[in-house]
Amino acid sequence: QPGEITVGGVALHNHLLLAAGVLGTTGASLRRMLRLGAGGVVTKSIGPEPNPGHHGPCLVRTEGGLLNAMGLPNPSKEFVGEIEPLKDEPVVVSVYGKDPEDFKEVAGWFAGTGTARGFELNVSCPHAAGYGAAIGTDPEMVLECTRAVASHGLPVWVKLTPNVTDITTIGLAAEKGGASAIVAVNTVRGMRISTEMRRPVLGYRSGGLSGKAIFPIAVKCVWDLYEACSIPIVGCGGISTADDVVEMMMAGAQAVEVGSAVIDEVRVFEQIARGLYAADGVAAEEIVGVAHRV
Ligand code: RRO
Repeated sequence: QPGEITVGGVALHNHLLLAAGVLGTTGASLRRMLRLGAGGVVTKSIGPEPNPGHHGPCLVRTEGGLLNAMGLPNPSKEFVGEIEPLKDEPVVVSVYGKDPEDFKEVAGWFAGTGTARGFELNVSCPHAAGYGAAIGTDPEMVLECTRAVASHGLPVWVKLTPNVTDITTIGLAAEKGGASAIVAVNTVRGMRISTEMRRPVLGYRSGGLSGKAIFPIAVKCVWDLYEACSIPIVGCGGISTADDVVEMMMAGAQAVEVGSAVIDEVRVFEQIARGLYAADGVAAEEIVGVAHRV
């Protein structure tokens, strides 16, 4: 296993991060994931006001993955105290808002107390009216939100939605706004209907699909972003094995985030690391983008 590595300005214990949203709601669960082998952790997205989230059901299993419409539940500013004990750990704070001022304000709570090593801008939730994808599909908004948070002087990662025709336009806007890395991707818009109940299974009706089913979508997004952009890319979407990580790196990712797979197997970071660092450590810099060169 490698020592400290740096990706997009953030020092990590290895190339495997806990993805935003999954087990990222308390300081204790984030610490547990680090103990279980995550090289870094991303928090549940934090916004300008406390939010109870959508009505249930909020999370259902479906073929090849999970469908969620949690609805950005979070305690807002109170979360600063939650991660205060993790000051020395590689914690990336995911933030959301409706405009650049919101993003800047929320990031400022954490920047001021030294509890964040960097920020991940959530401009990509597929089922949050006025937030999320409403911003992440507009290049100008992505640029302005990125610029606003970058003014705090900490690394800014921008997490993109795959629910666009051309993801590279959005990636380039993040880069222009001063992002240190791009995270690709958030969940894919999806929906299931119960034929028995004759109604959508999610309380919010539609939601975001994650897990194995979206892995090929994520690989293609990372591939396209690697060709278009100059900043590092963090791959996310359906990763559950060491081979998935290598494939993501061949597409162009310098590191990866793992979310849904953690729900099925809490020891997934150790399992992936065992495969990835089997010999004398993955030489990520030799793998990244290799498939582009053949
Ligand atoms: O909370 C959610 O419902 C949620 C968020 Br913020 C997100 O970014 N992506 C997602 O699938 N769900």
